[in-house]
Amino acid sequence: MSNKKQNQLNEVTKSNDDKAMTTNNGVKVSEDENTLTVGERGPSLLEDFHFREKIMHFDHERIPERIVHARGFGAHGEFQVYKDLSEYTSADFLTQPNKTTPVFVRFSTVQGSKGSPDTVRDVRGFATKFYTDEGIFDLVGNDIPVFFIQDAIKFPDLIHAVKPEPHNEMPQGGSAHDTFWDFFAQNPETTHTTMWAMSDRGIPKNFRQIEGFGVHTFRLVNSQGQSHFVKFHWKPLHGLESLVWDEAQILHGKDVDFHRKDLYESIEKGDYPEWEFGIQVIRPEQEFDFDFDILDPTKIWPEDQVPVQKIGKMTLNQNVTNVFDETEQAAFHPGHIVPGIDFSNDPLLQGRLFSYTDTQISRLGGPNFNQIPINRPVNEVHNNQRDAMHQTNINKGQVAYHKNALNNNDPHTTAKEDGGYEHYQEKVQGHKIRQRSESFKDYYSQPKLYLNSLSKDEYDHTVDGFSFEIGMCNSIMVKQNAVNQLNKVDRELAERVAKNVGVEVPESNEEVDSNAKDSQLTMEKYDIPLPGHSVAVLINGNIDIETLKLYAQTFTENKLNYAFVGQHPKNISESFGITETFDTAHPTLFDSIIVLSDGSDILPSVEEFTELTYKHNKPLILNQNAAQALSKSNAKISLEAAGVFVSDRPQTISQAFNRARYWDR
Ligand code: HDD
Repeated sequence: MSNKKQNQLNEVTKSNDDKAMTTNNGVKVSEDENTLTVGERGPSLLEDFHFREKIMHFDHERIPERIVHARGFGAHGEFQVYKDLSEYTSADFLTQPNKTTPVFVRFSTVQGSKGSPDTVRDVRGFATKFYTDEGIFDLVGNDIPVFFIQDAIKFPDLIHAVKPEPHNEMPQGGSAHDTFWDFFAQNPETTHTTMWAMSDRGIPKNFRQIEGFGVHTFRLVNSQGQSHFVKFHWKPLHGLESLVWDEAQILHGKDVDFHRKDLYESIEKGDYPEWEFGIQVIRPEQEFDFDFDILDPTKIWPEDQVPVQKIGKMTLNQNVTNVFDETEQAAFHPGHIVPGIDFSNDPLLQGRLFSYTDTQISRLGGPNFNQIPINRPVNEVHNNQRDAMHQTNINKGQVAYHKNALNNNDPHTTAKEDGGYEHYQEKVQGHKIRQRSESFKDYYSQPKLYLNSLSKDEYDHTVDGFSFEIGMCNSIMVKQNAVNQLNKVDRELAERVAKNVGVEVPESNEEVDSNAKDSQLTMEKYDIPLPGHSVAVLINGNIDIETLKLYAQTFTENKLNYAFVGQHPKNISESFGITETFDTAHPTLFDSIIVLSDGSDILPSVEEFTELTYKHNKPLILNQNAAQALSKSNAKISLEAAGVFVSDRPQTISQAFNRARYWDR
């Protein structure tokens, strides 16, 4: 994190080291084990102020969880723009390549409550707070570039449909239930985003390897007042990876914190997650040049038509000191913007501009949530707002109004030329109406574009995603209606899902007649770098320490994370750091395995580990002994299959692990 925000946080960071315990009023505490009672076995006394204060504070430790995106994890970092973008914007943090802007990012799931598993099938929130010198810019986006609905008035309906059903509060953390799929079928604008969520994008491998999108169309406005339409993107420098659904489900139980742990540990180790910031730009005169409406948040701007320009880089390089104080109290808001950035008329964005401040008032207990350290801008704040719950400033002076003569009219306003925020002067005319624009009503072309652009494996996984989720519904009517919707996009998808969930294939083929593709929609466009890859080395029998050292050295050279997994930790040299047993390690927690055997029979745990790694299409390296023993065992694997390497050389990792999954196994 860069200095400015760090210094501000340091000022309020408290350590208990070498400190005497006190009450909140500063009185030193002499005893913290027993309440004040009359005699050893007598009743407690109300005058025990230390007890009362301690319990009272504890009773109020929880604040309401976020109504959506309750489950999340954050980290600090910094952002730097590559070059001066004053052609498009006057924003100081986007025009000064020498400047480092502190950021705070919170990743989240949408549906589940605060304690729900990380690896559910869901959209991921990707919210970034830029602490610029001109105030806070929040980019409150997701890992999927489109949204389920087009108008904010439908947000409560969407969320009521996807959240656990009210009569039994099930299911937790997922959309595989009747009300979500009923909403899907009755509200066709949901089709595109749902297509993404049912594909591999819905089950990301971790937070480091997701893309991020501002979703809406915003404006960039330069110092001459010229505006360009823009969409914001985050492109991960660690590639893009997903889980396998079976693996994700096992992980719900094996490690509910799978994603947050990965982020936390990567940062602790110094493997800092990084993204490039990108913009797609549409000139004002091009607004109507496309076969979609640029104000419709259920539409992408296909990158083959409007390429993403990479304009900067974000690095997350510091974990929080306290998760509640920073991450839980972070208050994001798409309405937090700075000079040089403005809104479009996207009706979803416009509605969000009301919702976020409103929710913080009940979640964070009043309108002064901006004074909480994580929410404070790094520049100074001066205005005539006063009082209210949890006021932590002491506002000096007699005057708290504008205009005034008593205080020289301070705090004074600032002209646009000197950095005052002025809204883009868009000319608007029309009748007051409640009506969806006709140009928003093509619900199916872009879902088809998405499906056409997937690889065969990605397409098959999407069929599986729909089949699981729709299959989990109880109502045959809901299942049928959902499949009928799919039939309006893609006949094969509808046929396969109908068969899998046991409903009728719709009579007529209503699919979108298009083979159009976009090259940037498949996840396979990214290479997967070796650093950060995690491998479990399974030790079957006695493997000498020198061999293990060679492997450890190769892993370290290539920045891999590794664990030696054996029958008992005593078998393994403690000097290799993480040492695990078959009871603590599990194949879903690693990206790959290496099996080292001394030629003895394969242990049942090694067999199990190997089979599951194989089933989840991950790379396996077997030494010669292990390969021989496994071929004689009952393990359900084929040594000839893709991604199974027989080798005694640690260097084989660079060949074996350059693909995350061998779908063609
Ligand atoms: Fe939202 C939280 C992203 C539409 C109302 N939203 C929230 C968060 C993210 C998003 C990432 C969590 C921020 C954090 O980590 O604290 N939301 C989106 C995106 C949307 C979207 C990308 C569409 C493009 N949201 C949306 C609408 C509404 C809301 C249409 C209401 C009209 N969202 C909220 C909220 C939340 C929220 C209820 C819950 C907690 C919070 O704001 O701070 O106000």
